[in-house]
Amino acid sequence: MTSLPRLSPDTLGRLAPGLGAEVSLPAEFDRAAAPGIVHLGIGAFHRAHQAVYTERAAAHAGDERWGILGVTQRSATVREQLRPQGGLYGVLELSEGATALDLIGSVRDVAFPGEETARVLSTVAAPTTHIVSLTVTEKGYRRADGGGPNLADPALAYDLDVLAAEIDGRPSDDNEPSRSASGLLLRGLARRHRAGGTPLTVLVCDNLMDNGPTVERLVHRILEVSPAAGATSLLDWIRTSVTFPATMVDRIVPATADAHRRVAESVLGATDAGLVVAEPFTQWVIEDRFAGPRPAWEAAGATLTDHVAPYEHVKLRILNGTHSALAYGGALRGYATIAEAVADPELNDFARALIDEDAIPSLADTGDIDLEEYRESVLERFANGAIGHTTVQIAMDGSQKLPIRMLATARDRLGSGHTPFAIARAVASWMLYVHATSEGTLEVAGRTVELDDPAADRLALAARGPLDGLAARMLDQSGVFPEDLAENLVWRAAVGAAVRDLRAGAPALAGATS
Ligand code: CS2
Repeated sequence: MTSLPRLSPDTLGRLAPGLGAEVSLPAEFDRAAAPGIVHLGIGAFHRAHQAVYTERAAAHAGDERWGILGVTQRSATVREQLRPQGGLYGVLELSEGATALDLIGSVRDVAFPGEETARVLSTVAAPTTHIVSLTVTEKGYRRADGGGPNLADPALAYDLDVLAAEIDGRPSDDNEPSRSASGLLLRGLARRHRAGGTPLTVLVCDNLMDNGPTVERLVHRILEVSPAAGATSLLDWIRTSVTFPATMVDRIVPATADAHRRVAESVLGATDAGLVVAEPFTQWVIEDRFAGPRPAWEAAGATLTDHVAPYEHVKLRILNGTHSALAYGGALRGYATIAEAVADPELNDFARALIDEDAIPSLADTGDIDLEEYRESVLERFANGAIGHTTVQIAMDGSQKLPIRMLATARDRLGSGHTPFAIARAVASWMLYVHATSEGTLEVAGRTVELDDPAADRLALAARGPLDGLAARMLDQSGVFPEDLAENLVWRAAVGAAVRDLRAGAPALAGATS
């Protein structure tokens, strides 16, 4: 067996003659040029979304400024995957019957803050950097219920001390990593302010409601409680020179599996440790509120607008709400993937009911988005069996996702005098999922599923025990439901009834600990 070369700028030239028609090559750029973008949280999503738009926009405009310095979160894995490849990697686009591979070169290097925090800070501070973008997931921001900073979080408390030292110009050890993404972002902002304060855009690309402005408020609140003498002056600079546009990001990006790597190798004739996988669909809507220059992302298909909210509400409530509902409902029925779940006639009806009866009626002011068409396109995307997006991956972090994807819908429906039966059923599926995973009784595709959630301990405490009373315990003790919802009797009754109903349809569960 001949061993394959590894993808890199050096091997690229040698591989090119053998490339098939379905491979697109990266644009050629001076890879040593200073990056215009620092991206915090370089996971698969960023590589299959923003980095692709950035590659295409820069190629289109012939603009050399927009290389990305990717920053990992907790581990050095992505650095080890991409640095030996000069940042190059492939996006394997999968749909039934078609495969395409896009080689992307916009990520110029990856830094691991565990060893390279000084480099991250100096790059955020550099005047050649114009954008700091983030995909650190919902939990990465360390927000408390209500949206402010979670000051009881030890990681954030530690970061506040480090931040105060940075603001007041007595940074302790430059390479000492921050413990939260919010901490690292603020420390970078403080460093940039001290370095002369060239305006900057912070571009939040996570599925949060009103994402940019939400993080902007969080940043302000952190500085308001900071004991640093210079906190007010930093805050003033941020208010005048740093913008936080809202964005809506959309592309389904499952975890890369070995089988995907084999496919990419056969197309490319090289190994690619940084390979990511995605569906063909991609969408990015960005509020056009930049503090300085930006890539011509519109040339790559992004929508730059003043009104992101309609797109964002439609996406979070229809796509993400239904995605989570199918993930919990599907996992409880033993389905490994979303495609299998949405092919189940009962779950398909349930997904449609959630969209038609609760999500769509809860949406106000959706501009000219055709909601029926949107529903059909979402369900079609979920049915794409080629990508193998697992129910368990989407089921992760429910305590963070539910309020954004489902509870806002429930609240609006209750507020207008309707009972959100479909959302109640989705929430009941989550409760049963939490119950079964904390009892160790849920098996999907032959594996026992564990509860993966930053609030796992608190959730398990509420969920364990008899199924009778599960809904009430979760509503009262999980910490996920805002008081008005937890105390709403119509909502309580609907969730309680949905748990009983789902349980009756899942004999394995009913046998567990009732
Ligand atoms: C998914 C999303 O993992 C999840 O929770 O619902 O990541 C979803 O695939 C993306 O938001 C699609 O844009």
